[in-house]
Amino acid sequence: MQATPSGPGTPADPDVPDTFLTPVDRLFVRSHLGPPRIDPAAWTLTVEGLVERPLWLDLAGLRGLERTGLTAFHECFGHPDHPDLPTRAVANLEWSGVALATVLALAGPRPQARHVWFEGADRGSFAGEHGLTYLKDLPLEQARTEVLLADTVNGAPLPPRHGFPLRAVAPRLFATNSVKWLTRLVLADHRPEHLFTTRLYTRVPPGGGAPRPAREVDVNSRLLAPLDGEPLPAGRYEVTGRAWGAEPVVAVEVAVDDGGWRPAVLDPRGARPVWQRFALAVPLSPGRHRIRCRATDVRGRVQPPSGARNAVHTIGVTVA
Ligand SMILES: Nc1nc2c(c(=O)[nH]1)N[C@H]1C(S)=C(S)[C@@H](COP(=O)(O)O)O[C@H]1N2
Ligand SMILES: [Mo]
Repeated sequence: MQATPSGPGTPADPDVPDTFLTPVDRLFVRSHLGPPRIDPAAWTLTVEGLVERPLWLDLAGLRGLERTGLTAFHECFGHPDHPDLPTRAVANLEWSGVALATVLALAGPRPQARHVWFEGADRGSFAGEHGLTYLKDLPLEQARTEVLLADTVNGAPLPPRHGFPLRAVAPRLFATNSVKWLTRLVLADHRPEHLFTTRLYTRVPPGGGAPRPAREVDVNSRLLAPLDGEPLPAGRYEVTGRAWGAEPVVAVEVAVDDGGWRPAVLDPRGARPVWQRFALAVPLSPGRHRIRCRATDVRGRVQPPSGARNAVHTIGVTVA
């Protein structure tokens, strides 16, 4: 654990296996209020607020709906009250379930509905506030077109710690938006005022101005091999890692010490919001070296050298 602020639910950088899909037993877990105990026989999802037909679904009802899936990177925003600290907790997962759009179509949002609120079954205290639920919200159109209500991850039922029996998955957005243990959807004409929506998980846009909710993921990358501090033999070494962002990454560069940025070979993203592997073979002479990687997205945004949550990732290695 690092010494920086790390309340419950915000531990230090986890290790990240270098595979396209992250094995679920290696996936980081974030739970701000503690996991709830859920009886699947009693579980329901209610849809209420500005809808023509308020409804509730039990597991049998949910399983009767048309199914779909998606594969996407999954990145924790990190310390909710320290939006500039890098945490690099990232994974890549395959989810299946029911499109939020399918459930919304059953309920029929009214014309005044502009936002979808997502609430989980977990209850507790965080940052000195008590009796909290875990609540997030998204603009209705974005939620309707992008959000999946998932009951499986990597082909198996959701484990309890990752949101069993149902969670939201909001691809391209920070995973804080992907509400676990989902039990309630509310359609509203305004955003909810709440610790996790308007007071934490917000950040000031680059040019200044009013804080905005932490949603679209920054352009980012992480070195996965070698590991920080790893002893290596001298010679050529294939440096590898993963890059991701709300928009596709179009270039990753790698630098050894002050030798300048060199382009790595980068997998294309394709149509899915998945992470992209990069690799570059570099010669390593005996001694201590610093290795860095830096991603650029299709809109030309580049990871900053320091002072931001998506600052360039740097590791140190010792070559014999
Ligand atoms: N109900 C609920 N959903 C939640 C959270 C939570 O504490 N409660 N944590 C969020 C945060 S901050 C992250 S990063 C992701 C983590 O999902 P995971 O634990 O399945 O990796 O869940 C999100 N959904
Ligand atoms: Mo998170």
